[in-house]
Amino acid sequence: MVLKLYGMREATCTQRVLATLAELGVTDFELIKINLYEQEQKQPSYLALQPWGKLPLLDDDGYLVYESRAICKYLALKFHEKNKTLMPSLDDLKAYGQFEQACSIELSYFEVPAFGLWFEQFIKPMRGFGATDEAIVNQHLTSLDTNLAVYEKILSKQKYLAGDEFTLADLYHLPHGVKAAPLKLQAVIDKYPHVADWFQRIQERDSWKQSVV
Ligand SMILES: N[C@@H](CCC(=O)N[C@@H](CS)C(=O)NCC(=O)O)C(=O)O
Repeated sequence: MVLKLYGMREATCTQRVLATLAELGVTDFELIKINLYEQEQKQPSYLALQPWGKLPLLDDDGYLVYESRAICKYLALKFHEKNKTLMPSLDDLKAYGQFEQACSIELSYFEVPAFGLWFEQFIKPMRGFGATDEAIVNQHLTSLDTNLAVYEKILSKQKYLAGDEFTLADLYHLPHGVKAAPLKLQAVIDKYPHVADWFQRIQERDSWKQSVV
């Protein structure tokens, strides 16, 4: 049965999964639109599938998995033959260790301040949740500056965050990194030449260009 992806093309976490499908060359899937603006993610029929009421959700012939990063890893393992470097297999334990380390770096040191910059400066005023709090924006910028200085050390020795191959750990940065870039993130990135080069290279991948609207 064809894979079903519940999500919305405009939604960042759905884009993370769409970019992964594109990296894997998987085109045989159905995108079932759940409209966030209509709060469809909170409808009982959707909550029965995804109890947190969030996008995206993957249905693989009745097997359900949610959390965008978990979906991406599931897909990378399911279609491992199509792209063996997107996520190293357990057969290469050291590459796998570096990969998990890089995934944890993204979630621990990038996601929160990058998403926070976008939320504080764009989502909050746009959705009527209140005015941008400049103190919070500055906290996120300080945190990104500290953390990207460490990225710079890592990326001065290797092409990507988990080694010399592009992996899901790099891809995970794209949705919120690209949203936050024009909202003061790019200025921080530009202080670190290896980070700036890496961020440019990962955005230029066809998989990403196909996945954003
Ligand atoms: N950690 C989750 C976050 C999911 C998430 O927050 N999705 C957003 C769309 S990008 C959503 O569904 N927001 C609607 C809501 O929270 O009601 C993931 O990576 O899948």
